Amino acid sequence: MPMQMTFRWYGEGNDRIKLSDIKQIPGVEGIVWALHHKMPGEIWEEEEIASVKRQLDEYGFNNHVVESVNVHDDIKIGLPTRDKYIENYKTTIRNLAKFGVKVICYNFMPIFDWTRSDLFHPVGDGSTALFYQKNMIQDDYNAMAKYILDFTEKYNMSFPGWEPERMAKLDELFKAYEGVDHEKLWANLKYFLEAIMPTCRECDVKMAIHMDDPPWDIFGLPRLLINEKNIDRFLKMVDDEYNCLTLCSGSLNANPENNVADIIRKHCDRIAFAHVRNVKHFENGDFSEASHRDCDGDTGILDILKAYHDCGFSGYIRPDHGRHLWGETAGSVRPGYGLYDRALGIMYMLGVWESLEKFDKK
Ligand SMILES: [Mn+2]
Repeated sequence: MPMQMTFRWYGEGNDRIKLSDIKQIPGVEGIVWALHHKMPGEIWEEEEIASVKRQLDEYGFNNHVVESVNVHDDIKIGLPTRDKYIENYKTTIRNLAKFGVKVICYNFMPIFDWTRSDLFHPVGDGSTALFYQKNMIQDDYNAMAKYILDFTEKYNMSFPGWEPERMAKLDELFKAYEGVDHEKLWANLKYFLEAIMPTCRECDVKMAIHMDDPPWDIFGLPRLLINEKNIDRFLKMVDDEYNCLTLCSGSLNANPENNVADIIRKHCDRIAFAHVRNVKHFENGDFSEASHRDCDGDTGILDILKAYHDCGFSGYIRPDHGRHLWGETAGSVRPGYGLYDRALGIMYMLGVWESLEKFDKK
């Protein structure tokens, strides 16, 4: 089975992009979806899942990949209440499996999900992209959170992992994570995965952890999925075919020391879901997201696609963040999730892939 191209969509009423728009991008087979109104820890009910499936069916898209079913803080912190939330998670896995879901993308980052200092930074050609200014994300988590939350409020747009309900209690959350160091977080991740693996096997649903973005500790919070060594440790820690990766090239390559193609060649059989994103680095440690074209960034998109192809990758793949183009501005588009640059990214990836298929057959 060849790789399967997908496109992330935030759902009816929550995304200005229409399924009918996505349908016009060549090669898209599936929609990467989620129930974005759900808080971490809540059960996803069958009727809610069925309703999204019906919408996707209408356009002939599959619903095989969910991004994300977020993990409750109590599980990450390791509180006694975690068992209740783990039971809820298992119920959600079972409900999703009933409607054909094959892969669940999630992350295990404490408190903050992806983190950037500017969501609409000029790239230089008239477009904008997500930007990380290193010296702005140092000590003051409240200032950074305020920037993101002001944005969500101004444009009436909430982001997964940045739920205002959680962010309102930031100081409390930081207190709750006191004492959760790297080893404690590893142990809590292992506990969670070992608890749900039997359900995943029974339901044939793969858990695919997303890389931490950016791949280093921020605000004193530990981060685990940051480099090859830790990915090795993660896969060995719960050595199960249902314990997989969402290999996000842009997240990993925010640290230019990470060679994403090498990691693909080493662990291709455990990559259930591939995010392809290009990153451009600056000497002072800042980075900007870039177009998918190999030479527009430093991530090695051609090497990455060649590595997937050489390994016979048959999982799900999607363009990750794109730039904002042609009138896509703050308020009219979700940061990183416009229509145009992701469509261009798909055409670039399919162009490379189909050339490899035709001319590089082993
Ligand atoms: Mn990603």
